Amino acid sequence: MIKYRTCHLCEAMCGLAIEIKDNEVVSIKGHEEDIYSKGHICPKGVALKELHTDPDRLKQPVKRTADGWQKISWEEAFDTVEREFKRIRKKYGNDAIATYTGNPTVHNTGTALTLYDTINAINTRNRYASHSLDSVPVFVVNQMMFGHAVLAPIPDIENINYLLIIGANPMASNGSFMSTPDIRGKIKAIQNKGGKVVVIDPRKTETAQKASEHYFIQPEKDVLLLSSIVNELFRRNAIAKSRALSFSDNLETLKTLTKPFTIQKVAPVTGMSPEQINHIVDDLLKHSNSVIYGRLGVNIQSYGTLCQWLITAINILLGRLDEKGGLLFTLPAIDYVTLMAHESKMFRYSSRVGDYKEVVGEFPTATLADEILTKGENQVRGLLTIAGNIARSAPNSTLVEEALEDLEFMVAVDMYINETTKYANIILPPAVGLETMHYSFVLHIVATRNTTKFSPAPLPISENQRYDWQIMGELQRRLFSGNIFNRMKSNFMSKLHPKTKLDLALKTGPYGVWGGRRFKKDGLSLKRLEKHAGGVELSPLTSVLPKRLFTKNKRIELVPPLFANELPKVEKLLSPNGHPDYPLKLIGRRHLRSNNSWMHNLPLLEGGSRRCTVMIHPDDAANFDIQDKELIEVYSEWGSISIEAEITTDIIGGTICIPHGWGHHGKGTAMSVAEKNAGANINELMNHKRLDPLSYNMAFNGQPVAIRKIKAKIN
Ligand SMILES: Nc1nc2c(c(=O)[nH]1)N[C@H]1C(S)=C(S)[C@@H](COP(=O)(O)OP(=O)(O)OC[C@H]3O[C@@H](n4cnc5c(=O)[nH]c(N)nc54)[C@H](O)[C@@H]3O)O[C@H]1N2
Ligand SMILES: Nc1nc2c(c(=O)[nH]1)N[C@H]1C(S)=C(S)[C@@H](COP(=O)(O)OP(=O)(O)OC[C@H]3O[C@@H](n4cnc5c(=O)[nH]c(N)nc54)[C@H](O)[C@@H]3O)O[C@H]1N2
Ligand code: SF4
Ligand SMILES: [Mo]
Repeated sequence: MIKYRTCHLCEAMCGLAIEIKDNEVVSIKGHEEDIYSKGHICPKGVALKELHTDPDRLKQPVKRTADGWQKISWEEAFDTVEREFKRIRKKYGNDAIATYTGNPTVHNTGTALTLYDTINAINTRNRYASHSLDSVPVFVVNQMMFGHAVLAPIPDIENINYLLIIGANPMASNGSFMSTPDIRGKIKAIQNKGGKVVVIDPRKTETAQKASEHYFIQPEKDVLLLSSIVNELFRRNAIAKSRALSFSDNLETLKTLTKPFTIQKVAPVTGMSPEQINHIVDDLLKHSNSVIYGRLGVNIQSYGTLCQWLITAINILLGRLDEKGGLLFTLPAIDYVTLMAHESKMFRYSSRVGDYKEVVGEFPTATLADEILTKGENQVRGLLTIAGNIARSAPNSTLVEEALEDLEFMVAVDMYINETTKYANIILPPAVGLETMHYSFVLHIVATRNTTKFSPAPLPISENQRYDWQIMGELQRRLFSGNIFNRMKSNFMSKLHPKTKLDLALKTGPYGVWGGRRFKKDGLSLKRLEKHAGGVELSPLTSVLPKRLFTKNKRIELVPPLFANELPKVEKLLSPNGHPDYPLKLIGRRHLRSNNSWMHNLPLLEGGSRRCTVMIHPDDAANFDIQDKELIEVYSEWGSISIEAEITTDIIGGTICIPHGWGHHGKGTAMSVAEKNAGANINELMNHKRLDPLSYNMAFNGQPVAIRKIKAKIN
């Protein structure tokens, strides 16, 4: 029997056709009739079969004891969690419990539907999430310019004829804030119609290999390049008289602010020539539908917010915001943006140790270890992690692990005993993957078309397993802290089946039976959606501004004062000072066959280009006397790792590149496949205090490091 389910692993939302016999998966293929992915699939989607059968995956709660992990009943697990968290709360106060929610919380429907209610019930200011390791610059820019953190403009990829990708590698990541399956096909389509895809990246990536042009850039110098492009557009008097500009403020301020950044001045620092930058500006202006798009390369760095702001500003200056063939905003069937409008707030209060401001209710994950280890009032003593692996994903892993060990009590909602969850006292493992139903209601916000699709769970669970929403609901009820009215409301919400929530949201959404003022007979409901395994096409993305802006005056703030104050400071980058002891810059990379830190236990994904090596330019290798394939030491002020050298001209000189999510050394973990090919953990090298000053996002890219031969052991 074939069952259909959307793959939840990355943002692309591919439809899978899963052949099932006697509740065993026979094969997983791309679903040809899926209206969004049209049969596209990547190796990770196929590997869901192995996630299902992985013998290391937990299906029942376990507790850590002096004699190792012991299986316990759900009742005992929840009783212990309730008792211990209440004890901590009573002794130290609500903020002594911290929560960390990882990347898969966005991708799993049951978790995403219950997450905020559960965290709100716990009622602590110490909330952390993977957002501050990847996305908060985008949130800050959207909030300041459009009035809402997740009202995000998305490249209209099917109608673009010049796509300038700066610091993203969609061929490996499958697109981020540009959810779209088959990026290779889409790049080809742009090129086939005479358009261009151009990549600016310190590495000649998989995307760069397919691109029409690739330019190397030194890490963390994009802000100079982008400022010079803005300046050049003004200098050439080439600002498009666009619709978006008619409801944008402070154009002249932008001109004044970027004036010092001429192409001639910035070029030598970026690593690009003035001719190359001018050529890019020519092309941006020459093509009717040119768009500039940037992701992690320009987010997880010291100037993340400024970069993301300038990218948006350039798109506005080109007249491409909110226009077909430019960047458009989605209007999904579940309008999560509008539903979450009251949560879209930032900078209201500060963290205890680092004095960092909250962004959408969260402090930077980079500071969590300090909040655990620094003594004093409101010190974090208990931790709940939900689908997160901070011992590998957060900076300064040695400090993070020290902090996890120092906790009085920790609970992990996770199905693996990995580098983080091994510190938990209790692990609560949810049913995952093909055992769960799916509706990508968060990712539709960042999709390149308005579509909708619901997938029932292809496989059943055993009597002793629990779904994520059941676990979250139980935590919500048992850990609630607040007044009686809110408790009743919270308890009621915690008992709603996720399908009921989805149905309600669909019915009252923009395309729902009750959407708008009148009953629409042909409107959406979950029941109707269940009849269309391949999804329902709603509408192409269209112009929605200024109506959809969340700013009070329904205008775009082109130059938020916060950014205007910060931009002049980057002039210091024009006279760069390398670190004398750590002369190289470190950047990361992603592999198609890897998903952050957690899919290394699946044998189907081994091999291919997925190798944990350090890429080094031949000139740097010669300088440091390093040979190809040699095991070398990479070190920083914060730590040191041993890793195999890969000498290649695909990386710019002065910069080295290591993938993240590795370092499965197996001490106390239970991931038998991952342990055999452990790799090295890049985050041991990261300075956890190197943050983007505007959003407090972690600045992973550009970390100063050095390399050396591993000294032979002398006995
Ligand atoms: N296969 C796979 N897919 C994934 C993931 C995964 O781990 N594996 N992770 C998912 C997640 S959580 C996310 S957030 C997305 C991320 O999606 P992307 O942002 O597309 O992914 P990255 O590969 O991190 O791309 C960042 C690029 O920036 C470059 N870069 C580094 N530093 C700089 C710099 O200073 N300037 C410039 N211009 N470029 C720089 C890097 O070389 C890299 O090519 O991918 C998602 N998809
Ligand atoms: N140096 C460096 N560090 C980085 C990055 C980088 O580019 N460079 N990228 C950053 C980015 S973009 C991100 S998003 C973060 C990711 O940071 P995290 O979200 O903290 O880490 P992941 O590796 O995604 O780990 C996911 C965890 O969730 C568990 N899990 C998987 N599926 C499920 C599920 O269905 N339910 C539950 N309950 N648990 C599940 C896994 O077992 C694993 O423990 O890492 C960041 N760290
Ligand atoms: S591209 Fe993403 S959504 Fe599609 S199969 Fe691969 S992991 Fe799943
Ligand atoms: Mo991410």
